[in-house]
Amino acid sequence: MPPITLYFLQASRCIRTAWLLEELGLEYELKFSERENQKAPEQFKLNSGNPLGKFPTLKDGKLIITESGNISDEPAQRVKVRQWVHAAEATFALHALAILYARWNIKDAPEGTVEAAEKTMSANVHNDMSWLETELSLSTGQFLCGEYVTAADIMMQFSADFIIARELGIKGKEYPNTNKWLEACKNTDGYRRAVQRTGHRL
Ligand SMILES: N[C@@H](CCC(=O)N[C@@H](CS)C(=O)NCC(=O)O)C(=O)O
Repeated sequence: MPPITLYFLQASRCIRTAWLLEELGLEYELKFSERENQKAPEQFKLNSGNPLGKFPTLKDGKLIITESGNISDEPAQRVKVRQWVHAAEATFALHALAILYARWNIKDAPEGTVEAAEKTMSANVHNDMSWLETELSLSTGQFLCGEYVTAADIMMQFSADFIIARELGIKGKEYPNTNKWLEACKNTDGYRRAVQRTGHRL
């Protein structure tokens, strides 16, 4: 029995952790759950042992580890990689999820309210995505920090993929460098294995 257990919620940041484990070649037990009404099922939250009830949750023996950025962090991390690890959550996901939550939660408001909110909040997401486009054009390889996959790709791939798949603040915009890099990420053996094993989809 492998000592590591990954609690994986469908259509979520959990793909980051599955990909990381595959890249590192670590054995792990997979506990998978579909969403119920967009949320994680209560029993799945209880089983994970994560008091916050959010995923990914990793168990290593008795230790419960959360926050996908924390899980993917490595010792002696280069500053550039660390920048993307944080930007994936604190910038890209933050700005994009504001739009998603407006779509989900603003109800009974006058017609056009959500659209107006989304239009205003789109400026942030487009700014973020333009930054990603520029940085990718400056990379010396096909990944964010050069020739090899790093935690930067593992964290940023889900954020960018999710923004594009859900059209969060990017309607009518094109991001060719991002699309090319997303393809490169999805073509890595580790990512393929993670998707094959977990059934991840958006
Ligand atoms: N900052 C956390 C975010 C964790 C998080 O919010 N996960 C979402 C899925 S992407 C979740 O578990 N949602 C289930 C729910 O709210 O029921 C991380 O990077 O791990």
